[in-house]
Amino acid sequence: MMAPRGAFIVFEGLDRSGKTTQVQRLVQRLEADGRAVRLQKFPDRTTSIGRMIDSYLQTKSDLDDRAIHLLFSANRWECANAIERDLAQGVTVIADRYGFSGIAFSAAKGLPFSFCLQPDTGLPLPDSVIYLTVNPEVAASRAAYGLERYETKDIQTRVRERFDEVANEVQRRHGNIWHTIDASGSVDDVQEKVWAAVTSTLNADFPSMGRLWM
Ligand code: FDM
Repeated sequence: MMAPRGAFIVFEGLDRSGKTTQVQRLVQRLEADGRAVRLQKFPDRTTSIGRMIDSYLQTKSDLDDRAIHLLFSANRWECANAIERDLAQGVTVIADRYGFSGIAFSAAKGLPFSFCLQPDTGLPLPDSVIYLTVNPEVAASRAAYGLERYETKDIQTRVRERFDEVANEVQRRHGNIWHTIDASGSVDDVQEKVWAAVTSTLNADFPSMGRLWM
């Protein structure tokens, strides 16, 4: 009998939502549980496309809004085969950001929603998207924003609005795979909510892998 495929779980979130900490904790917890897990960060800054994105995010270079959008998508496509291969071999793949950030950030800059979706069409569809939000007051009380492009209050406010539209579109096209988790509590409290969402996905009978926006 073939081994069951791994689950594909994507994390999205606003700045200062504690996403990276939660993802790291989750990976450790799944490993301690005896699962094969791989963490995939997007953007993956280690590839040649990723290095162009890194330079853009650090404002060392400038690019047209559409050009950088397509590079972010190309960065996912160059990792897509490895994700599919791992899933087929029973590895759980956790992505720290994916195409939903791509849409939310580019649409926040004013690019049309339909343009933003298009280049990701056909990418591996996650079994579950865990979206960590914090309300603006809690965000303000956490550590200061960093120095990268997009790390300003104004941009984050617009990105938050766009994420709501992305969530609606996911629901419309792919059903109930989107879980919004309020990340305003302590790291432990949030981890318990994340764990509940993840285990409900892992324990479900997930279908053969779908394709994003198809
Ligand atoms: N980002 C990330 C995008 O604008 N588009 C994308 O497709 C993706 C995956 O890049 F500001 C933005 C979101 C964030 C930055 O930051 C990457 P982190 O800190 O490496 O997650």
